[in-house]
Amino acid sequence: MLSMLGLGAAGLVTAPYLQRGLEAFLGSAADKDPTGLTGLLPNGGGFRYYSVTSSVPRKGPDTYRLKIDGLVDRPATYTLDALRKLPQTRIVRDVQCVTGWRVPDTPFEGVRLSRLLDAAGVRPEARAVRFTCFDGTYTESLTLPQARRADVLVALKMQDKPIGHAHGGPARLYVAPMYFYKSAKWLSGISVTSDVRPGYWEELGYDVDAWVGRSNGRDDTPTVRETV
Ligand SMILES: Nc1nc2c(c(=O)[nH]1)N[C@H]1C(S)=C(S)[C@@H](COP(=O)(O)O)O[C@H]1N2
Ligand SMILES: [Mo]
Repeated sequence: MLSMLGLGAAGLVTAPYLQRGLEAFLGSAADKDPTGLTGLLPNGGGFRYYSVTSSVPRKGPDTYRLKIDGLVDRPATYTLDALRKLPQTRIVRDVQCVTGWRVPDTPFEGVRLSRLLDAAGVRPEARAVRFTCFDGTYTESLTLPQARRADVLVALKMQDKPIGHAHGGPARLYVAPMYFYKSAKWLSGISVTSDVRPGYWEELGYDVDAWVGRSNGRDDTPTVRETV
């Protein structure tokens, strides 16, 4: 079964998390699988579904909000509509998960994080950005220079379609040059802070500076074919 799915030992490490998430995603169908392997099923197109929580509320145009606060002069709350009206940037890169799977040439599209930070007016003493999610649990962070890179987006589209619930829609973070755990799904909060606070997986041992191929003891040579 495992070899059929093309998974090695790395896939097994995250199995409990995957399964808990997949149960919510698949509903009662997953309840009937006592093996714990349900969560290892690829979720279409080479992606695997990850959630550290068992269920995540659905949010759409009427209910989604993205709050920017912390060390800024102009805290703001964006609706989905407001985000859609801002200039959109499309980036095409390989998605690389730290557990080894990769999805080549995946387009993401959305608003540059730097644009939102500039609009909020980052204070001089700020050094980092902390991200929170409406799953209520997942967190991530970037240094301010990382957050201001042109290839870091608040993504509204993935594979040229609005991001669906399973992939963290309606808006997720997209940190193109880093392992995919930096790309927080169900993004709901951006807080500008005085220092980097390790995110959910980083508390559990993954590198905070998660450059693909230069962190986590891995050597994944990325193929870069990007349009920024
Ligand atoms: N909120 C939230 N974001 C998350 C995660 C998560 O569990 N919760 N998992 C991360 C990891 S480890 C990966 S590989 C990707 C998986 O994204 P996907 O479910 O769209 O494939 O989301 C990242 N962002
Ligand atoms: Mo991951």
